[in-house]
Amino acid sequence: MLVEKNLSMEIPTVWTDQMPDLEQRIAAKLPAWRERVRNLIQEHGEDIISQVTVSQAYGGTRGVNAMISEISHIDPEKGIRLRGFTIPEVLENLPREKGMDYPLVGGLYYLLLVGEMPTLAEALMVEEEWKKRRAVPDYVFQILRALPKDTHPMTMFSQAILAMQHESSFARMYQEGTIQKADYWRATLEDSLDLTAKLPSIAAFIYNHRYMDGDFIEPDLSLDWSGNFAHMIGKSEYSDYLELCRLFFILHSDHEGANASAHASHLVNSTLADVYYSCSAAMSALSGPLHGLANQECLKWLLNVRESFDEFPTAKQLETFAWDTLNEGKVIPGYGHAVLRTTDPRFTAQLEFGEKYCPHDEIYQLVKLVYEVVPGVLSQLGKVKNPWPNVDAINGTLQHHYGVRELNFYTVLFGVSRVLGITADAVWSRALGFPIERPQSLTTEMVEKLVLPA
Ligand code: CMX
Repeated sequence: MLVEKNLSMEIPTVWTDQMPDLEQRIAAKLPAWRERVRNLIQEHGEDIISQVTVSQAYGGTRGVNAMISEISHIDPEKGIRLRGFTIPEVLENLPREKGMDYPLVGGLYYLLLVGEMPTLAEALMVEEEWKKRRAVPDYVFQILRALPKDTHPMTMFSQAILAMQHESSFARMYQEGTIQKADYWRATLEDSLDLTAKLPSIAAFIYNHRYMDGDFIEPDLSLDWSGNFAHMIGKSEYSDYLELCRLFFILHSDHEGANASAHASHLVNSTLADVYYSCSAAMSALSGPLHGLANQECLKWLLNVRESFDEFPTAKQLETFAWDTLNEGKVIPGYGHAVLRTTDPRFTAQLEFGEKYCPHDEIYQLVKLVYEVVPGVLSQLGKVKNPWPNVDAINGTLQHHYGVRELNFYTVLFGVSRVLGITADAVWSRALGFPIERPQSLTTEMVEKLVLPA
């Protein structure tokens, strides 16, 4: 069995001298982890952990336990757990520097990659790595400038990531034959640090070029990774916006390995295409209206509610508006979830942010009123499994408050954050030697033969 074979790979000593700390921390975890997985496969390889019904095969394989990601999982009652930690635990325990309200995203990346809550020094170690690797090759900006200016920002973002494939250490070493299978994860880590280091600059360039008639703003090396994004889109005068960036990039970093963008990356990376290819594929998946675009739909709906009334609406008026939306055959964006069965803690964390930093913002107040009214309306429909808000019910509102009002840019912000989770997954997938993904497809005729009486 392929996975088993790869798990028995020894860690060669050839890399030891040049290992950065982060790499050592992951390497230290691998022997026991590989052993754990090897034992599972050896002793329980034939045990059944899921079954697939006809409806599931036709229905997007929902609810089928069919792949492994070590980075996060969704607990229906507690929400996402990043490396086992709930969102409140992540926000409470991740380190921050003096004067910061929200944690360093470098610490979050350490947590996703290593699987342990970092110290401040460890969080800063990642931030330093990012600073060293932050320079974006100029050809990336030239490619973005060459595109029609009204190109969708997600197309620009995905293109920029793909263009940088030229820089991949993994691809180069693989082509040269200078890397052993047991080291694939190290080159994947190298690529992941290189790629993630550049994302704030790329996203900021797209924002400035696409909407501001500006271009590149040099990063401020005294700022952290998230703070620099705020600086490079010209928002650093709002210290609160820096805090929002930290919160936003933490909250959106991963949401289990099988959602469309994470799974797209996992699949492409399983072919040994490097993380530039796999993250570009993931960003293409994220650009779909059923996935990453929901946040802009939600803000649109909220703005539409507000514009429909001369005065701030009452609960009764809002209830009528919500029913009108449903009666037009539309969904209430930002509400419901395929797995969650409670208020998304990522929503709650942002609600707390709003309460602290912008309690008087009208749209924020509308978010709170919608939270009071809409779950009751959706419950009356009788078919909605989760009438509670998800992360998208508020994230656009907070961006809107700080003047980031270009709605089709919001998915890029989501993408910057999501690449953290999917690259961490790629590192671990290569470390555990996961083989190329290859489920099996059936024709309708084959399904009929399987289930209809002969
Ligand atoms: N408004 C109206 N109807 C809703 C609804 C909502 N917010 N949420 C679910 N429903 C409906 C579904 O459309 C479905 O109706 P049909 O049986 O007529 O098709 C029924 O309730 C049952 O759906 P479900 O099992 O509760 O939810 P699903 O797993 O099928 O879908 C989701 C989940 C998120 C796509 C859905 O709740 C939805 O469309 N929400 C609004 C859009 C949104 O907020 N998307 C962001 C998701 C964020 C994320 O995934 O992280």
